[in-house]
Amino acid sequence: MARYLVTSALPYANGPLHVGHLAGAYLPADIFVRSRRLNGDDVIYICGTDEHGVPITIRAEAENVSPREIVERYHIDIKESFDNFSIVFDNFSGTARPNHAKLSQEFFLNLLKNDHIMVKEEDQFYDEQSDRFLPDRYVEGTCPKCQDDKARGDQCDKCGALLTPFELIKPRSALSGSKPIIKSAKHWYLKLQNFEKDLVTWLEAKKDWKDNVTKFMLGWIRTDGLHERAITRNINWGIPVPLDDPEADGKVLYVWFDAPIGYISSTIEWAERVGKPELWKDYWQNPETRLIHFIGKDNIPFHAVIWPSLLMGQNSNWILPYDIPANEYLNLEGEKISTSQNWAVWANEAAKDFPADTLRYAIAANAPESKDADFTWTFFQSRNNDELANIYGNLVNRTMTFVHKEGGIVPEANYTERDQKHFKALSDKLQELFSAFENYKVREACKLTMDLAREGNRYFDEMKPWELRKTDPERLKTVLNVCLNTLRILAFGSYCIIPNTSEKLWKMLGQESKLSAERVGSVVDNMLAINQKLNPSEILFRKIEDSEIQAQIDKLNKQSGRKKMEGQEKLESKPEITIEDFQKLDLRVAEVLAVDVPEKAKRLYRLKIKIGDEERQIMSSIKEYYNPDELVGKKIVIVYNLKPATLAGELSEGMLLAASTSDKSILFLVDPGDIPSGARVN
Ligand code: B3M
Ligand code: ZN
Repeated sequence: MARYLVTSALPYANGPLHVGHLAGAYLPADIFVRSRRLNGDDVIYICGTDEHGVPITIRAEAENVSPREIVERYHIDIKESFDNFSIVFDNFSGTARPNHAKLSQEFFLNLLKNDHIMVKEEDQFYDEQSDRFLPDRYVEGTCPKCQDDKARGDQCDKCGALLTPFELIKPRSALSGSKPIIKSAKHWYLKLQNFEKDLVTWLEAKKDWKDNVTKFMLGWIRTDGLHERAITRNINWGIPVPLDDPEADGKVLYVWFDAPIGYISSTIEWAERVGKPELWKDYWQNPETRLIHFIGKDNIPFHAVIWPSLLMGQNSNWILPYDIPANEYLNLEGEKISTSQNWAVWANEAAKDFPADTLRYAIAANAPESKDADFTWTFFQSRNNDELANIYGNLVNRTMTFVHKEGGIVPEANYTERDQKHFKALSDKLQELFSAFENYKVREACKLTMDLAREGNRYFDEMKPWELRKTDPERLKTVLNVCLNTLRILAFGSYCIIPNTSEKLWKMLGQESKLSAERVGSVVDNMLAINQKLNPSEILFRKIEDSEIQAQIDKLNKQSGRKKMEGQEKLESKPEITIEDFQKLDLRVAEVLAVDVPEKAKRLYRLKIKIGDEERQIMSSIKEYYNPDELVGKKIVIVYNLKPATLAGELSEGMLLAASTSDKSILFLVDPGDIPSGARVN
């Protein structure tokens, strides 16, 4: 018997969950936990909501309510989603609770004492319009690694890279959209470099981890090395920096500092709740415990580098992660799920329309384990109709109907070699199934679960009980006994993926107690008691109609404002303007005279231009698209009457016109041809 401490990433309490969330960090974990329990292991499954940081404050500001209100609302909403999907934690806490703040502050103070924290005064982005520093998600821009234009100040969600704000290409303030200025501020930094050697040794030893975790992290460490990283922020929501220092006033711990500590505080809360306040130590401070973090790929650097550093730096007996099964992303109908565009299947809404088990099975059958996967409603329908209803449901229904006609009890049996062969096949499948569970392969597990039912249908068809009824009533008894025991094994094998159905089936078989731990190998030997009375049967899966699927697709298109009519996509437009509005613009042809890169703003070009006889200077962020020698002598179009502005300390008198794709991967300056500079553009 092994001991497991399983966690799922703490979802930010800033919005509802969608199926993509469930497919990544939650459903695979719940399935894993159930499988370990059936195997007789000691398991606790811990989660809670992540209630601090910029994701929460941005949402609160957008709705003009307090962060606490947001957190309380979504904690309840998110918990409801887990209940709706039968994802069952031993404890579901929240990081805004007092015991968590205390523990996080202790972690900070220990790191400070052990010389893993330093103070630095460093440049930060600052939004002059809003008069605020711009930590993390308050600044957005283009990712230097993958060029996605929605990267944030701490991380790119697209490729998972950890970033610092100044790495962003074309940074913009998420508050005002304006270009941030630079202002210096004092912060506390975690000296990640102190852990580099130990982390590499530790990661290198994790031979059986997923490549997307070890290779990705070792690659990162080897290419860039580890450097100190700020762990405090200027926002007014979070855990106060626990120092008696005027500079610490108004500063809080970075959300990714306190969030993983939430795994521990949630476990402590659990131990108190079950009346054994010291019990959490058996998990967190016992080297025998296997600590397993289920996460989505965007959380890898935080769990595989930063979090272990926090633990190592305590100089105490905390265990380190045993495994970090990180999943990729689930797309929806061929496109990336997007909360802001409402391109999502929301968990609580889906649960109103379909049973939890159908959703669980369809999501698991297509889980994004080793690469991104695509959830489509037609795939969902066919998993339900072609597999759950036609294979699993059919086996249960035909067996139960038949047995009820024959008296509704488990008949006595005299197993033949053929029957033993059947049980052996089931037993082999079960072994395979549990090894798939152990290796986090839920897609394969779905197939193997269905194989158990396929095996049962094959036996039923081959034995033809409807004929035996007339020809060989003695043999019929044995055959029905085998069929009922097949259902019993099916209930056991399908419990992890479709627990509600499994429990219904278990009851139909007349079982009073809950399905409980058995060694997988012995399941096939623990036959149902002879003469056991069976309960009435019910249809386990109803067919899902085409019209229901169409309704879901229509709903998705409607909520996201997409028409989805081929060739008729309407471009998003800014509000309409009048000709008078347009005529306020004075557009002119200009000629580039010289180009250089200012000392203070390495990302920008300083262009010297000529408009007629007048010379001006324009600051521009076209550096990644043009070399200076391509620009000198070139004719361009500028907004001549734009109010001058200061960009990175340099005067910019006008703006040049360029066409670019929405992801900014391609950009061309508008080319006026060979018209003399100074000419108007209308
Ligand atoms: N809340 C990120 C997320 O929801 C973050 C996970 C924290 S796990 C300690 O994707
Ligand atoms: Zn990226």
